[in-house]
Amino acid sequence: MPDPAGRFVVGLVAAAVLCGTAGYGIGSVLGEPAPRRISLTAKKFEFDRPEIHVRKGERVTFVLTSLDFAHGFSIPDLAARVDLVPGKAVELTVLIDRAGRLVFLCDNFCGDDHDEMAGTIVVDED
Ligand SMILES: [Cu+2]
Repeated sequence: MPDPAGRFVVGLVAAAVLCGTAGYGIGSVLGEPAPRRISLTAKKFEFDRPEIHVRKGERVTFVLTSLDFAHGFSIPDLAARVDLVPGKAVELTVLIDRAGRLVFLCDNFCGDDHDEMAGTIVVDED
């Protein structure tokens, strides 16, 4: 007699092996590498990483946390932004489609030194 529970476990293991291959995630099924995940923490008036290095052509998921305020996270050159939620991680996935230096900044006014709350994404050609 077939064992449905056993088949389910075999299926799960197979899926886990496929998804774990070479560091690629679910996207590997579609031939795309999973985005690289980069964590950033915001608090008045700074991000914990003022400079981030990535490669042109990379997809990056920023995993963003705020310790104190509903800061914004914006990359104007990529027309990408998200509102942060204190105490909760929010994600923003972007395709880094150009080399050079991209600014990221808080775009929700958060106090006197709000204008200082920015950093740089350094994008290498390859
Ligand atoms: Cu701000």
